[in-house]
This record gives sequence, C-alpha cells and structure tokens, in this order.
Amino acid sequence: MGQLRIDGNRLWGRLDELAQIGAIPETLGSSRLALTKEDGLARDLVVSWMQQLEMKVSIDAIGNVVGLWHGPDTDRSLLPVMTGSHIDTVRSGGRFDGNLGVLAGLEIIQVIREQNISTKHPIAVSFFTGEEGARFAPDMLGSLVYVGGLDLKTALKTTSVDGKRLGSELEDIGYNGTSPCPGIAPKIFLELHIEQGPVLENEGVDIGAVENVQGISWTELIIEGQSNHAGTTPMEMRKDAGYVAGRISTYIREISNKIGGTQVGTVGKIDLVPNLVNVVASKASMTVDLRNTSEQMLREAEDCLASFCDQIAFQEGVEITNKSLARFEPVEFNQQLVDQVISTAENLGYTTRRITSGAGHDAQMLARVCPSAMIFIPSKEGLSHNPAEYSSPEEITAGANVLLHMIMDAAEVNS
Ligand code: HGY
Ligand code: MN
Ligand code: MN
Repeated sequence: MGQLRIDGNRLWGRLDELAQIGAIPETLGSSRLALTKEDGLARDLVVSWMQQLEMKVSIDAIGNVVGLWHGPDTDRSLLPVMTGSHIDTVRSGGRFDGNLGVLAGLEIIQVIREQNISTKHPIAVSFFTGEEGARFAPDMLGSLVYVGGLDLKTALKTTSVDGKRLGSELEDIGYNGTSPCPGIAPKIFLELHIEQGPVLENEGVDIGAVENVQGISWTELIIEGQSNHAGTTPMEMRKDAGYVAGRISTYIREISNKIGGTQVGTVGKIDLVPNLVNVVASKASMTVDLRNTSEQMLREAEDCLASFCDQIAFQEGVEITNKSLARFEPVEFNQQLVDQVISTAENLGYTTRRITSGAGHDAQMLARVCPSAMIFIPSKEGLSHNPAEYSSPEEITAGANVLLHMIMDAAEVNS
C-alpha cells in the first residue's frame, strides 16, 4: 500500500476541465458564485464523474452533494470516511480553491477502484453548498446546515447580495435535493485545500498540517445620510454617507494594525447611493470582515468598530445600522489527525509543518460533529480569491497523495 500514488495528470486534467465552467477569459480562474447557472453546470459535471465511478450520489435539501463509494467487502453499516470541499467560487475565483479538495477525493476513489482495494468503511466525497458566502452569507452555509448549525428553513430563506432567495435559486439549478439535513456525521472528515497564504511557499514546505481556523466576523453596515449638491453644500452642513464609509474603511486598517498579531480586517464591498459624481451620497452599504485566531481579540476588534461607528455617526449626523452576516469562533482540529497529516507527509517524503488557516473552510463545520483536519499545499505568492491563484502539478499531487493514504488508513483496507 505504501507505494500507492494518485495520478497527478488525471487530477490536473479534471481541475482544468472544471475550471472551464465560468472561466475568466485570459486567466486560469473561474467565476462560479453559489447557485448561479455556472455553479449548476459545475455540479452536473462533478456528479457525472461521481456516477462514472459508480458512486451513490445523494443531494440534500440545501444542495449539498455526497458521493458514496462501497467496495465489494465494505460494511455498509459502518460510518463513511468523508473528504471533500466546495466548487462554488468568489467572483474573481481561482481554479484550486475548494475544487482541489473535491476532485482529489474523486481521484482517490478512482485509484482505489483501479487497484481493487477494498475498505471496511464506505468512503464519501462531498461538495457543500455556498462555501464562499460571497453571494449568500454566511460562508460555509451548506456545511453549517449539514452539521445542524443552521436550520434548513432559515437557510432556504436567505437572500443573496443580488436579491434572490436561496431556496428558489436552488430549485432553478435543480439541486433542491431530498436527503435530510442535518446529514450523517462521518467517522472522520479530511479536507485538502490550498493554503491561500504565503507561509508554505516562503518556507519551502510541501504540506501544511492545519491545526486551527481563525474566528470570523462579517458585518454589514448601512449608513443613512442625506443626498445634497456637491457644489453648493457647505462642508459643515453635509451628512455624507460616502465620507463615513471611507472613514470606517481606513479605521479598519488602523485598528487591525494596532491590535496586531493575527488580526486582519477587510472592507471588501461598498455600494453608494446615488453613486454619482456631483451628489453627496445619501446611503452607503458596506461589509466589514474581521478575523483573529483569538476569540477575545476578535471581540475587541468588534467592540472598537462599534464604538467608532457611534462616534463617526454622531460627528457626521448620519444613522448607522449593522447586521451580522457571519460569526464563527476559532476552531481547533483533531490533534491526532493533525499529527497523522505530519507523519503521513513525512512517510511519503514531503516536508511539512503545522499551520493555522486564515480562511474559513467546510472542515471547521464538520469538526462540530466528527474528528476533522485539513491538509494544505502552497499557493504561489500566497494569492487566492484571484484568478491568478496557482499551485503546481507537483504540489497538488503531493497533497492528494497525503489525502489518499490518510483516507485509506481511516477506511481500514481489507487485507
Ligand atoms: O471567507 C473565507 O474564508 C472562505 O473563502 N469562505
Ligand atoms: Mn475554499
Ligand atoms: Mn475561498
């Protein structure tokens, strides 16, 4: 068994084929926001690969897809060993974020079948709905419902940034499945993912054994001011929502630097009304993304934001309302599995190190119901959520080989 390896060319080929759906011209990237037509087509392609591998495909009521593989001597009563990730992308997405974890899972099933390996436990490969949260907040929405962290009815009623209802978008692409939510808690959950940061590449390390995921806090702020003439309105008379949005944006940078450590803060979205060159903006809708590995420091950053909003609202005479879009505490993965990522990588001759995930992942939700861990591979220049996102064929092969051996170990190969 120790000599078994995945077929890196085949995995690379599938990543390339999937990336063509929603391809961003002249780049390697894809744009497949959750539950759009492109997401539906991508789902159809991955489901067709699952069917070619004779996996039993189930779709649950929030659109999570689970492909289940049983070998000839598999005990179907045993809990499955599950791997997977997501195939939805942000609007400026790369081809590896999420997709690698799902397609590496299918590659493993193909290798196990070709080698006539039979495992005691079934093996499941899943992709979860709307991991990115970019269209329907919160992020990891599908896996959160899968583990019972968000009730199905509330999830189906979620409205997207473009004003659509999640339940109807799911129906439109034909993925309003019938399998129950929450789903079966697997024996373990392992997710292969690109690091999306600079650490592994900077240190020349092949494999990251992810110990934890930092806490995430997404807030939407609606700033209500007063539209007025850009030329005639004296500065002291203005209730300028655009100015307030700008001040909050620079404040987020300042407070993140002041708190330091792992604190990060992002204003990724600002929409102004009426958004015209000669009109003082009456309204601004914006989002703030705060993250920290420490729950206590994340709360501190949230408190600083709240008091700054009160202060600037009073000074400028605007109203600011806020709504939480996502709030997840930091998550620790199963340390035994993390140790096993390290030992498996070393046995396969890869260099490895423990690492924290700056990004949110489905694995952090599955960690609520079963032992879970993640395997990272390097990202070129630490880039992600960018069409130029890149990991090499060698790097994706190394990650998938570590996943292969951990899955086989957990699924217990029948001798
Ligand atoms: O936002 C995140 O961390 C992930 O990409 N959903
Ligand atoms: Mn991802
Ligand atoms: Mn992402």
